[in-house]
Amino acid sequence: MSQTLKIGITCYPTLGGSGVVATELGKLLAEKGHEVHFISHSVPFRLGAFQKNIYYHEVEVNDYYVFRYPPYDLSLATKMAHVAKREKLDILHVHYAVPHAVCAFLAKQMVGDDLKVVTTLHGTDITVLAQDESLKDLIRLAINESDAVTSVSEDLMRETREVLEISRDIDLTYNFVDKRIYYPREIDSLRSDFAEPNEKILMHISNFRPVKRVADVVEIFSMVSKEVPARLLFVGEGPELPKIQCKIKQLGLEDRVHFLGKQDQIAQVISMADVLLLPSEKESFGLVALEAMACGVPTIGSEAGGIPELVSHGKTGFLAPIGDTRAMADYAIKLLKDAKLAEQLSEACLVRARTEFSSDRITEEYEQIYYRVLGRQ
Ligand code: GMT
Repeated sequence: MSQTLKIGITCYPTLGGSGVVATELGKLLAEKGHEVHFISHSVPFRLGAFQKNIYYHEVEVNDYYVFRYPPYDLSLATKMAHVAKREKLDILHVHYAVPHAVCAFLAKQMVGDDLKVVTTLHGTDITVLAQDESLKDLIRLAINESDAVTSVSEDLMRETREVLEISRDIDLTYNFVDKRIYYPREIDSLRSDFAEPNEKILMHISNFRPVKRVADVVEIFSMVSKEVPARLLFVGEGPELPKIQCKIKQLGLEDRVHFLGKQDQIAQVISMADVLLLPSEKESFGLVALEAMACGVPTIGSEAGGIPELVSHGKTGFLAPIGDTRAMADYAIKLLKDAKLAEQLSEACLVRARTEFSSDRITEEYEQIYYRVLGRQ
C-alpha cells in the first residue's frame, strides 16, 4: 500500500521520550510522502530544520476574563477539529491519553466519523494518571473511543488493561531509533575532556524525577569506582538534582562526577559511555536505553516495566530487581573488567537496535495501523 495520508500529530512538544518518538515518527512519515500536521502549543523540540510535507499549527489558549484557568484542552480540541476540516486530515495520531486522546475524541465529534483517532500510550498516562480515581473514567473513555490504541511495551499494555479494566484490542508498537542519527560516534576528543584513557565512563540520562531512582545511580557508581577507575556523567536536569549533588558530596565523589545538563546531540554524548545506568522504579519502555543500544552502549538497570522487553539480560545489558544496587554494581564491575565481554555486548546492541527497533520497521507498523482504521488495507 503506497497511498499517502494526511496525518495530524499531537504530543507534549517540549520534553520527554514521548515527544521525541512522536516528532521522529512525524519526520519519517513526511519523508515517505505523507503530509504531517503537528498540532501543539509549541514547536516540537526535535523538529529541527524545515522539511517538506511537515506543517505546524500552534494552539493558542483563550484567556477570556471569566476563566480562572485558561482551558488549554478545549483550545487544543478546537484546533484539532479546525485543522482536520481545513486540511482534510485522515488521521489524528495523539501521544498520551491525557489530555490528547480526550481532545481528539472531542475533535472527532466536531468533524465526523471519517476522521480516525490513533492513541499511543507512553507510560505515565497509565502508570500514574490512571491510578487517580478522578481521572480513570475519562482515560477509559478516551482509550475505548480511539479507533486504534498502541502501547510502547507489552508491560504497559498489561497494566492498561488491569488498571482501567478494559478489554479492547491494543497494538504493541515499540519505540524506535533512526540509524542515520543513532550509531557509534567518533568521540576520542570529547571523551578525553572527562576521563583518562584508563578510566571507564558510566552515564545516566534522565529528567531526574523520583521514578528514575537517581540516588541508586550514585550508589552503583560508588561501589563500582572502588574496583574500577571510573567517571560518572549525568545528562539532563530535574527535581532530584540538588539532592543528588548533596549525596555525591557526602560520598566524596565530586571529583569523579560530571553534570552535563540538558544536551541535544544525544548520540555523541552516549557514544562516550561504556555503560548506561537505568535503575528506574517505573519505565514503560526506556527510550534512552534504546538510544544507547543503537550507539553500541549496553544498559545496566532495573527490571521495571518494559525494560526487560528492550534490554536482553546477558546479551545487550544486565538487569536486576528494582533497588538492588549491589547486583547492578556487580554486573557493571564484571562488564567493565572484561574487554571481550564488553565488545560482545556492544556488537549485540548494534544488531538488536537495528533489527528489532529500526525506524523503518516501526514506521511501517504505524502506517499499517492507519490503513487498517481507514479500511484501506
Ligand atoms: O520517562 C519520563 O519521565 C518521560 C516520559 C514521557 O512522557 O516521555 O517517558 C515515557 O515515555 C517514553 C517514550 O515512550 C518511554 O521511553 C518512558 O519509559 C516513559 N516513562 C515512564 O514510563 C516513566
